Amino acid sequence: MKTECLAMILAGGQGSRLGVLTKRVAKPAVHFGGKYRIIDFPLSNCSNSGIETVGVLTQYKPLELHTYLGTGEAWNLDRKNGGVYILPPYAREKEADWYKGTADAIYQNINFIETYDPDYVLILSGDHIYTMDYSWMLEEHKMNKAEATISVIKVSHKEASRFGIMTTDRNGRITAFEEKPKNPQSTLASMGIYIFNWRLLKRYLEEDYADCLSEHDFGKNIIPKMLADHVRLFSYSFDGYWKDVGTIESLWEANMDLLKETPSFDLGGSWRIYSSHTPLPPHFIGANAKITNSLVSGGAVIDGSIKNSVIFPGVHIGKKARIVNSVIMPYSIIHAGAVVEKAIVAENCEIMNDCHIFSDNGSITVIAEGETITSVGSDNKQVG
Ligand code: ADQ
Ligand code: ADP
Repeated sequence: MKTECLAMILAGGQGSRLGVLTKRVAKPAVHFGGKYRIIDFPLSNCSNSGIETVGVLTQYKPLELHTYLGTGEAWNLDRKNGGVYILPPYAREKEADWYKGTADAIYQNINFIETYDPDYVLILSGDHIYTMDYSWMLEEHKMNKAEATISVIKVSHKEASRFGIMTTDRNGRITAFEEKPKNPQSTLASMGIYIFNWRLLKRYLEEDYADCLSEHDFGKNIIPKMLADHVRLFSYSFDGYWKDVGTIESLWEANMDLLKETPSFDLGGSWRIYSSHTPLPPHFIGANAKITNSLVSGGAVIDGSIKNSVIFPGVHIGKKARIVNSVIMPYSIIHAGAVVEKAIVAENCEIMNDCHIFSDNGSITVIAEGETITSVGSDNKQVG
């Protein structure tokens, strides 16, 4: 059962900033890009990087996520040795408790990790859209004789205070780190993707568990403590597309990024993103339909017009309905004559005839799962 590198995906955050989209499902289970869910990205990256054992740490509204992951077959992660393991907080024998923070979530699964006797543990977030070959990061980790490696990306100065920010020396060794600083001294941001030498991490997790002042968080506690102890901490530079889709704006933007003429991000390349779904018939485009610059998935029936939008499986767009700059999630029905502008419509919604969904101030309107909108011309922000 020995595994060189095991991955743990943190999929338990509440996702409160996604508002009504996470009313019923965990953030990693939120739909994305016409036929995916957010968690497809880290799972596919693991599969494509040759990482065969993946633990998924769930906690908040995990039901749909559990059903979706199933045996892991969709991501080619259902092998006899290894595979996808769902690790909810209540599954352990003794002292079962909610995961208090990201480090505590890993601490509580030490027994699971030890079963695989890994040399390295790769820690990932369940809410990032990107493609990345983790095996390159592991190579660099070994070459640097690092004890911990953090994947980093340049962000704008404006955004920097949302991230863990660091400075490095010319060899890429981390010399300073601050979690979400008010006045960021650099724009080199942690992507929340870590490789640790397991023996060392285990020791730090045990110490951190015993520290009642700690918030048990990687960015706030574990990384600063390692740095203070002069652990060999290195950065791994990533310069591809990467987006933390933890907010409505970033989720909408990441969907819109797929529609650019030269997408910043290629879903059709050799780095496949796998997902699990019910087989559906091809989408149907009616005689008066007009579709420009959009993604349309299987089982959709389009009789109206669609511009700059992402249409998920099973969506119906009625006659003379108009969809602009929007994301319409599975099985929602937009009836004849309705107009949807700059909105995210969650799954199984109905927008009745001639309703107009928009926002006066240009912000993104979100319609919660299962809602029926009947009023004409209203500003339906965060209905639900
Ligand atoms: P944040 O994005 O604020 O910062 P955090 O809220 O700690 O990250 O969540 C990280 C991941 O863990 C998310 O996928 C979340 O869903 C999950 N998670 C949170 N709490 C959990 C729990 N108790 N149990 C299980 N899973 C949990 C982090 C780093 C920053 C870095 C950004 C990059 O701390 O340094 O810059 O990620 O996005
Ligand atoms: P957001 O910042 O959008 O709310 P996160 O995923 O970053 O989303 O999680 C927010 C916070 O909620 C985190 O600090 C996390 O520890 C906490 N949290 C995670 N799971 C739960 C839970 N089951 N109940 C309450 N809080 C939780």
